[in-house]
Amino acid sequence: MSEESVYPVPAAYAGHTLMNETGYFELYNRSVEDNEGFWREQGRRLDWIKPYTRVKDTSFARDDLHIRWYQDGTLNVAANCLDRHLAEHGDSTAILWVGDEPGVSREISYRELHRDVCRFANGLKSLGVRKGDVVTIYMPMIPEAAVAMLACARIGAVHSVVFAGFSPEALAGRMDDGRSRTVITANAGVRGGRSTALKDNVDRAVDLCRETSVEQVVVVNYTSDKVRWHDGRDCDYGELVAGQSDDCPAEEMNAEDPLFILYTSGSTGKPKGVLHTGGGYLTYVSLTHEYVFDYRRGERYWCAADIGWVTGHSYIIYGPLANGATTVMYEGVPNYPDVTRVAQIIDEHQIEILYIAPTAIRALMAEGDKPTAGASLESLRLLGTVGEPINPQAWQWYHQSFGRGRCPIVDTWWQTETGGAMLTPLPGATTLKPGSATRPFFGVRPALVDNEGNILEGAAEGNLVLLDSWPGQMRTVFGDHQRFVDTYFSTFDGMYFSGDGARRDADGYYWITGRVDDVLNVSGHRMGTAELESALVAHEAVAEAAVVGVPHELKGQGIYVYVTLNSGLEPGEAMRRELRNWLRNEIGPIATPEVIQWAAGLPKTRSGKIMRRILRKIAADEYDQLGDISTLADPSVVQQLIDERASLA
Ligand code: 6R9
Repeated sequence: MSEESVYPVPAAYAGHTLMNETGYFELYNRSVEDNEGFWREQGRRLDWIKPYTRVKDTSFARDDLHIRWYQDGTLNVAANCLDRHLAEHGDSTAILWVGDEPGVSREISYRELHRDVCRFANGLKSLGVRKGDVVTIYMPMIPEAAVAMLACARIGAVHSVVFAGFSPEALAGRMDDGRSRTVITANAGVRGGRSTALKDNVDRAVDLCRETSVEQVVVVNYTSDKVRWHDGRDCDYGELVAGQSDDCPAEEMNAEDPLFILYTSGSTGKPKGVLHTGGGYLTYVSLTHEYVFDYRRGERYWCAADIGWVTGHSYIIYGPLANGATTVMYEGVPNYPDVTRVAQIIDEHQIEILYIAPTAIRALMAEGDKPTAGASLESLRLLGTVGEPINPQAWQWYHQSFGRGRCPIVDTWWQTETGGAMLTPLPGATTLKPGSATRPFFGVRPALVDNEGNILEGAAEGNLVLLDSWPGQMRTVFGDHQRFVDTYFSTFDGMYFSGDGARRDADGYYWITGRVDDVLNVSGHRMGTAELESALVAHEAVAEAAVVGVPHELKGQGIYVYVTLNSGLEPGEAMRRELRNWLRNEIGPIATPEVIQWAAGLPKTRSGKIMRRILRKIAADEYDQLGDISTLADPSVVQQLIDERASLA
């Protein structure tokens, strides 16, 4: 191993894990040499109604792009997550729900979850929701959110979960795009002791919708907050399920029927509706959940994500439930009521596996020993991270504090588009290097290419691409297949382009360096600069705006905004506040900028392209690294921007 600090597989893992190092290489080689044979076998981990005979039918060619897995098989995803566990494991805990307030928790068995899903599925049917309809879910982290997702899957409706931290405007945009006529929400959500009026947001979003007319809003009356009621449109969840039968036959779905849409930011303005289908996706998340976390039945596994993100879909709900796992669903935030909360939950519920984002780790790390000082943490045996590059210092802190120097860390690289983990250690097989997502999962063929698309061999740095399909891959951009082709398969011929840059070391380990496109990663949340810019220019005072990312100690990246105001308008603190609030309202609190800098002009090429490279350097105070500015239409704007930047600091 070439790097200095490496962490070999702990001895305790030898007897526990599904895989050792030799086993990994053997199976990996087989999985790429006989890719179809490998996935033919792995597909059998699911219960199929009609077994598949065709396994793989995929092409990354731009003019013939298609991705189909198990295409003549039929199954039901919810039945795979619930029904098939009932006979032997009906009484084991499916969801261990942990509330925002300490001491509040609830265990829901597979049998209970099955019953709740059937009742709600029947309720949705009684409202007229049919196979193929898009149902929007805008909910806090309460069990009903999981019930809603699974109920959709049971009847073949396509769910579109929208993060409850998004604004009514952002929610409306997603509802419009999906032509969604049904929304499931709660009167309010509670996080970190504070309540958010979700139903009010839905009411406003419904008014803002232009492309769809919302026919029903199902409301979980979760808190005692009173909400406005629209008779004929709004429907109380409790009343809806009260009279429903516990029996709801699972709809027979084709493997390639849509399971869900999840919107994610790209490098152009409008969020993309990433579409996943049932058979391949469930095979992939179930397999990765078992191997990456070395999951054993009966263990308590906690993925501290939100169901509004893909991590919540794949590794709170679908992967774990397909495997009959006990999945922890936490309502709150890592630092409420104080920074010891995560450790307290682990001790109280004797959790074995913890999977959280680097941004949460860094926030806790800022508190030194406090987050874990008084805790036992003896139950923990494995840690994981996802969402952004983890800096080696945070990795080490996580390993020492939560891991007590004994638990391996699986740093999993993947994307909304990939459905599940792609580059990842396997706890019993992989020597770890802090900051590296290590090696590909079975069946995954990563490569690095230069900007011309030439494949780089050996130790190298370049654009991270995938050379072949895998069952968890997204199938299309909802309603815009051409955008799917253009975004992922047009940069490099015949390859899926991730938008990330990476380095591969002499041991073949991958190190993700971050996005190479105009996408920011703020606290693990993806945001397109174009999306932020178009929100800004929609404000009447703004003539032009440019957004770049700046390094941020806790968030990984922060949002740095350059704004040119319309002439005659007064830049100043009041206007800054106004634009900050505007962004929060248009997109959500996660879009709060760190800095708004006034710009008399922006650095542009003669063809009018904003040179973000220069703006990034100015924002990071790296004035000596601006590079060539002679191609600018008006090089003098650069000095003005530097002067203005200096006056801010
Ligand atoms: C699962 C998820 C995807 C982007 C991805 C990359 C970054 C995710 C990472 C990581 C370094 C890791 N990313 N995991 N970077 N190391 N282990 O996060 O999906 O929200 O779509 O974000 O996140 O830049 O391209 P998504």
